[in-house]
Amino acid sequence: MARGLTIFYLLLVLMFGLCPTQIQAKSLTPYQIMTFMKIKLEKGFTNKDILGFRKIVNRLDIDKNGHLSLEEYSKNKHFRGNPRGLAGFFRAADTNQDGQMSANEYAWQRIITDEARKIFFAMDNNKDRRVSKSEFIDYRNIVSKDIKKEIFNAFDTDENGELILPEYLRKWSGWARIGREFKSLY
Ligand SMILES: [Ca+2]
Ligand SMILES: [Ca+2]
Ligand SMILES: [Ca+2]
Repeated sequence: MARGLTIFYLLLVLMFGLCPTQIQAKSLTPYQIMTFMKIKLEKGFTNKDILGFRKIVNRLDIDKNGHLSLEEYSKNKHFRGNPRGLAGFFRAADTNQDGQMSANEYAWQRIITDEARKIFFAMDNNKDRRVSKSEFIDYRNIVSKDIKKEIFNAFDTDENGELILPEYLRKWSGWARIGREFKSLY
C-alpha cells in the first residue's frame, strides 16, 4: 500500500511537479526580447556619431596607448557622482575583459546604451524617470500585450512592477550582445 502510494506520488510529481516549471520557464530568449524591442544598434547612428565616440576616447586617453583604463575613464564628466554607473558601463563595455576599454568597445557600449536610454525615456510617459508596467505595455510596439508583459517581467529584476534606468540597462546591455555580431567600427 505504502509502496503503491509512493509510486502514485512519484507519478504526480512527474506529471504536475515538473511540467509546470517547464511551462512557466521564460519562453522568450534574450535575442527574441531584443528583436521585439526593435533594437537597431549601429544602424541608428551616423558615421559622425561613431567618429564622435572615438574622439571621446582619444580625449580621455591620457597615456595615449589607444585604450582607456578605468582610472582614465573615470575622468568622464558624464559619470560624476555615479561611480556604480561608471563601473557598470566599463565592465559591460570591456568585452574581452582585459581591464582596458578600446575605442571599439567604448563605441559599441555607447551604441547599445544610448539606444536603450532613448527607448526608456520614450516609454516613460509621465516623465518620473521610471517605467511602469502600464507605460511599458502602452509603448508603441507590434508585439501582443501578453508578450510585452513577459518582456517587462524579464526586465524587472526586483519585481516591484516598475523599471529604473540602471535595472533596465543592466539587462539590456547584456541581452543586446547575445546572438549578434559586433564588427570592428574603426
Ligand atoms: Ca578591453
Ligand atoms: Ca513613468
Ligand atoms: Ca523594478
